Amino acid sequence: MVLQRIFRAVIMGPPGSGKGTVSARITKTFGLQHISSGDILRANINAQTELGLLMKSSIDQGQLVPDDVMSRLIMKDLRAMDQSSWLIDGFPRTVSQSEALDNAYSVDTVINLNVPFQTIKQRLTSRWTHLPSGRVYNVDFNPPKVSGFDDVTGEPLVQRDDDTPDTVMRRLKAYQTQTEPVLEYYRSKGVLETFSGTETNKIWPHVEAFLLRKLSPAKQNVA
Ligand code: G5P
Ligand code: MG
Repeated sequence: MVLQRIFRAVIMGPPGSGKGTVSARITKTFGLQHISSGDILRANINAQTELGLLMKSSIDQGQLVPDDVMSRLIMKDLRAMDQSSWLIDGFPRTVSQSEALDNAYSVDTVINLNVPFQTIKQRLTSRWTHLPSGRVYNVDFNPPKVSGFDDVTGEPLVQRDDDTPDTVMRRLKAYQTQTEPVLEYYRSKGVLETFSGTETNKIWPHVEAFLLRKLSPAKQNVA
């Protein structure tokens, strides 16, 4: 779909709710640029930058990295795509991060994936990731064509260091205490759209239909 105006969206949801999976479908269908805060952090860790090395232990323990660090990283990327439509995945994750984003850009829509914690715990321990692209696979749900290797590049897949059962529990706790208030923040601004379910393939048609409505040329022309 060719967009008539710049569209800015955020995708939220607990760890493992399918933000990366749904983002890939949104970017493919609607041509938005995808920015994932977790992918940016993992790229820094992989490249052994000073920041990556500093942040690795927090991430591996399932804690959020400091707001100012994260906001600076994301804003730098957003400034580089000022004239593009985008979808941010994994940011904002605290009310302070939402305010930092609001000060710079107005967000059109926040897509919230509401998936039960019990469903998530099972998924994350069987996830395999292609670190350079952020593409995700799952042994049961969307296995790679060749076990252990990325479909597109043929490079090896890895399991994330923060996908151990204990760390997943800590990430879910951090989500409840620090990120759930962000949902309220966006609800009060009237831009929150929640999609509930336990299977991405059942949630996706609703997300797609919502965005089609939102981005139809008639709607896009409304100021
Ligand atoms: P991330 O990288 O943002 P999380 O914890 O928010 O990490 P995560 O784990 O990346 O989120 P996701 O993107 O929501 O999960 O889910 P996904 O990868 O698409 O799907 C999970 C798995 O389930 C995959 O294997 C997928 O194939 C499978 N799957 C999808 N749908 C289905 C289905 O229907 N059925 C089945 N069976 N499987 C399915 O952040 C990581 C860390 O970085 C730091 C924090 O430390 C954070 O913990 N961080 C920040 N810190 C501060 N502020 C921020 N803004 C930060 N952002 C990141
Ligand atoms: Mg993700």
